[in-house]
Amino acid sequence: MTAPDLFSPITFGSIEAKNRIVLAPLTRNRAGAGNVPQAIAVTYYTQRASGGLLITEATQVSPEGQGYPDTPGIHSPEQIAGWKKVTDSVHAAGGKIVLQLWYTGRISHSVFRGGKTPVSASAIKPSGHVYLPGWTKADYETPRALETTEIPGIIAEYAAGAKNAKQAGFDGVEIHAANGYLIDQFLRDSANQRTDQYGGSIENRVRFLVEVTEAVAAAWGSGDGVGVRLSPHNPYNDMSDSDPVALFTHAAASLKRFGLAFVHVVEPIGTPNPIAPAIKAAIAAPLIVNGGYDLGTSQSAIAAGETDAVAFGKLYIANPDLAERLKAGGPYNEPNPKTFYGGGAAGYIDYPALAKA
Ligand code: 8OZ
Repeated sequence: MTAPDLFSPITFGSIEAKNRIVLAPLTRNRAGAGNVPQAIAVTYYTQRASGGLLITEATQVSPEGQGYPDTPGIHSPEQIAGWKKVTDSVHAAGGKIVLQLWYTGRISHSVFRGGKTPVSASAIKPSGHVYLPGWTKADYETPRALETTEIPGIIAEYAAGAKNAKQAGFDGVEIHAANGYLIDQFLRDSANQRTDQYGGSIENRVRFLVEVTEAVAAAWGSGDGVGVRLSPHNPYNDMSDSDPVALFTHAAASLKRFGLAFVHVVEPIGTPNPIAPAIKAAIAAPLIVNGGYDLGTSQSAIAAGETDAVAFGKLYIANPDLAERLKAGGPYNEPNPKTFYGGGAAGYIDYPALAKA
């Protein structure tokens, strides 16, 4: 048997992927009225179906989970119907697609939440600013710490999102536990100063992630359609932790019993003291890494056994046929950051594929 490379098939739990090229979850802010995915989203995902696994943009599990303009949801019948068009079309094109389940927590604003203050692990306001509907900039508000008794209700929203994703025809779901959103706000101690069973020790800070995963796996039917995304070192959204190695290896070990489809780690190339390999060992699930990889660095990471698959963000935005281009060794279209967030078809579905020779 030859050693696997980026183009070898892989099994993520119950998901058979034809190669190890993954579309990273990418917020594009192009949902329509009611935060329903539009026809251009069907085109966008379908254009990218030659990758082994597509992970959707972060998708709020409830109206209160939103924190950015025009992001899609997975809590209304209209949203489920909109996503069903995406999954049907991706499947017809031979692709596999999972939905990313999202609750933004303190990275939100009361304007998104019917006037209600954002919630978090603790009442700690993040630095930075939020974009309100219409893209006006505002400061973050100081969030309200969730009462212990409110936590089961939020967990139930993640589970409902997973059930709705199944109804919408997805091959699985990815729990967004990265980048400073609600689950990460419980994990890392810069945002969590709770004194109940969800704060303090590493075991306690991991509890919310474990309970969400348990509920999502039960809602999906088993853990083999469920992945988790973690970002141990990412400072984005004003996040840090006093001991990320201990925290995230414990988190991974706590998730092992669910038999997850994959673990997805945001750990850019060159991260000092990378812990993705320790996470993979502790969780015993296939590893997807994300952060600045190209063909050469992906191939060497897979050959060295450092990862099983690689997710591409900016490169995949600009190259719908990224799998074919990687196989051919390029060339690649350049991504245009001006059209990453918001707008319509331009910069979304108009990047050309390689001309077929
Ligand atoms: C960029 C802009 C808005 C949201 C993340 C969901 O960082 C995001 C996000 C990224 O995970």
